[in-house]
Amino acid sequence: LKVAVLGLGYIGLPTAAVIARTGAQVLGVDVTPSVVDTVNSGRVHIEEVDLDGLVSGVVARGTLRASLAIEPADVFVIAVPTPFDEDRAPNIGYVLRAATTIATVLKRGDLVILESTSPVGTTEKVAELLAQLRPDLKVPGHSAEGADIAIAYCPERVLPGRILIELIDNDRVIGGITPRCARKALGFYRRFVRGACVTTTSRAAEMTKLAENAYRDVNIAYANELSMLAGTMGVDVWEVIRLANRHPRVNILQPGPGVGGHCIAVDPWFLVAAAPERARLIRTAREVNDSKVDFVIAGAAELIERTPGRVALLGLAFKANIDDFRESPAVKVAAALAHRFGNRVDVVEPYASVLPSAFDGTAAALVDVDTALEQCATFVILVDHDLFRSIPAQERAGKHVYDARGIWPDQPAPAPVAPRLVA
Ligand code: SAJ
Repeated sequence: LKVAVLGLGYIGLPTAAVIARTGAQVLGVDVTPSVVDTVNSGRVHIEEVDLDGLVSGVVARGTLRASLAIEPADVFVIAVPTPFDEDRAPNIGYVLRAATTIATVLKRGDLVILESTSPVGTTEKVAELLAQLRPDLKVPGHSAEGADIAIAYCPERVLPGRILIELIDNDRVIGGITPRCARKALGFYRRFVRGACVTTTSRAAEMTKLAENAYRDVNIAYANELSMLAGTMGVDVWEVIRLANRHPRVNILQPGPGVGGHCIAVDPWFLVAAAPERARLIRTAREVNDSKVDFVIAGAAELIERTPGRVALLGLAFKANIDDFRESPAVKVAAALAHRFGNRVDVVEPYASVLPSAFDGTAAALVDVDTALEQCATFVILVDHDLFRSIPAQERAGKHVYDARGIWPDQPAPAPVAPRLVA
C-alpha cells in the first residue's frame, strides 16, 4: 500500500509515522523545504512524546520518506491547516490547494481522505474540485454511474502530548461522500486504529469534529465565568468547583487565563460562521474565554501595583507540560504584564529557551524557577506545569500570589499587604 500524507505538522507527521510503522510505504509531502529535510534525516521539527524515536525508526527502515512533490499513491491523507481569516471566516485554501496537488496524480481506485478540521461541506467542495480537475475520473457525488475514486472526511481527535497513543486508541468517525466511500476509508483506518471506527456521512463527520471542540470551549467558558463571578463574591472558585464536582452529575472544568492552542479557540467560529444567529451560546462562550485574558491581566496588574519587588510570571505554554506556545493565553497575559512592568518582571518557562517575539521591546528576562523563588516577591501563575505544582508551600511562604490556574490551594496568605487573590 502506498500512502501520501499532505502536511507534516502536528497531525500529519505523527499520522504518517504511525501508518509507516504498519509497513505501508508512506510519502510525507510538505511545502516547507526544512521540514522535508528534517524528516528525511530521521529527525522531527515538532515536540511530541516518543515521536522522534518513531520517525527515526520508520525513516531508517525506508517506510517513511518526505518530499516537496506529490507522487502517485493509493491513499491520500490531507492534514493541512484550516485557519480563519481576519473576519473569522474559515479559510479552506490550504485544503483546496492540497486537493489540486492530489488531482495531478490521482488514478482509478484511489482513496482521498480529509483529516483537517473543516467547515461543514468542505469534503463536498474537495469532491467538486477533483471532478472539475479530473473530468476523466468518475467522482462520487458527481457521477451518476458509480465512482472511480473514494472521498471521505475522518477528523483527527488527538490531544497534544498524547498524540501517538490517541492516534491508535481513540474511536474514529469516518464520513464518506457516499456509504461506499466510508467503507473504503474504514478499511484503511482499521490498519492502525484500535478504537472503534464508526461510519457516517462527510457532513455529519465534519460537524461532529466542530461540535466536540465547541463542547469543550463552552464548558471551559462556564468554569471561566464562575471564576470571574467568584472573585466579586469573595469566594475561592477552586473550592467551589471541587465541592460542586462531588455531585454525581456535575463535572465542571478548570478556569484558567483563557483558552489557547489552534483548535478549541478557533473551531467554534466555524460553527458560528455557518449560522451566526443560531450559534448564540457557542459565540458567547468564545467571547467569555477571550475576555478571561483581559480579566487576568487586570487582576495580576492590580496585585503587582500593590506589591514591591520583582515579579515572576510562571508559564507561557498554552497548557500544562507541553512546549507549544501557539495562541497561548499565558503568552498574551505575560507579554502585556512585561510591557507594563518590564524592568520588574522575570518569566519562568521550563519548555522555552528564548522569550517569544511578543516580549520584544520589554526588559523581561527568562529565568529558572529557583532563581524566581530567590529573587521574586510576587508570583503570577499562568500555566499548571507539574514543575510549578511541585513547589512545596514552605518554599513559597510569604510570596504574593495571583494564581490563574489554582495550583497552589494551600498558599499561605502574605498578610497584610495582599490577601491571596483567586482568578
Ligand atoms: N483548558 C482550560 N481548562 C480546562 C481544560 C482546558 O482552561 O479545564 C484550556 C487549556 O489550558 C488550553 C485550552 O483549554 O489553553 C485547550 O486545551 P485542551 O487540552 O482542552 O485541548 P487541545 O487544544 O490540546 O486539544 C483539543 C482536544 N479536543 C477536545 O478535547 C474536545 C483534542 O482531542 C483535539 O484533537 C484537538 O483539540 C484538535 O486538534 O482539535
